[in-house]
Amino acid sequence: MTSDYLPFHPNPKKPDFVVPPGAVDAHCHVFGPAAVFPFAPERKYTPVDAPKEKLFALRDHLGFTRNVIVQASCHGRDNRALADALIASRGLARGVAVLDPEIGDDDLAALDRAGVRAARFNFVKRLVDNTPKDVFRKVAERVTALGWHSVVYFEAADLDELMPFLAALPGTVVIDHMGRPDIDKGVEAPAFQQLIRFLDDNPNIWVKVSCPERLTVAGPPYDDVVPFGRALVARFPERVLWGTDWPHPNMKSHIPDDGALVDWIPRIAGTEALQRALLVDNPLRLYWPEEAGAAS
Ligand code: 0GY
Repeated sequence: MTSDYLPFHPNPKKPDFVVPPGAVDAHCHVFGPAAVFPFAPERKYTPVDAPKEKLFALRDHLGFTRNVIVQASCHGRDNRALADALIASRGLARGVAVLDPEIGDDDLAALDRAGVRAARFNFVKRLVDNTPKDVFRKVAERVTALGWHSVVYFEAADLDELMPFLAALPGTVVIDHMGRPDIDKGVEAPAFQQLIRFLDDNPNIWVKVSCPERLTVAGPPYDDVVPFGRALVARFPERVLWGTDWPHPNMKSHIPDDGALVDWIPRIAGTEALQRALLVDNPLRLYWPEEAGAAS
């Protein structure tokens, strides 16, 4: 099967930035292998195989301890590759699934046992067909009863329309990739300031300061995205997460070097306290709450 975008970096550099002990890569994916876990017929792109063994090797190479693996649209609502990776991680990975709204209680419980801790709601139109918000809301209510949270992916232009839905979701809500701000417009742009006010008003909403490689206009080393990440980390130090987004589906401009992405972290989180919150304490609180107290 041929991928329709660039493959992931074959040989990322060893980062210069040494992540704190116990660091979590809180947004990455596993794809296939397609021969074992076929991609969804309704997918909008075909990825390269990015199996769990490669993800775990990258984790070790970059100096991370754990992963949060996020179900991507190319696997649709079939979470088998995700569950397989979580089980193989022996507790070192937790997951974010995309659920069939009709999923049975037994299948939901099996995902929970595998290590899934959140449901993802994707509103990015180039990636998924529309799902009514009411359907997502019911899924959120169901999974909240299991102690899971919600992860939401949307583009900056859709925030205004989505705010009432997001504010009404139960429990913790995590916004992917900084809400995909328009980097060209700068941090003072009304849309990014609206996101900040929205986070001010809703203390249950978290944000991933991830994907400079996807958001950048200038390209590596992603100087233009630094002010956005730094603003969010400074203002919401207890509600930010970071992830590589390996294997970078749909990257068409360039192949990011995952080691260079790790070197970007101290540019947005400049102190050891912020780095520890971003990479260890926050993800543990959300994905390994049973260990969070012990680790801090
Ligand atoms: C990401 C971003 C993308 C893809 C997906 O579910 C997905 O397919 O999230 C993207 O293309 O922006 O988080 O990997």
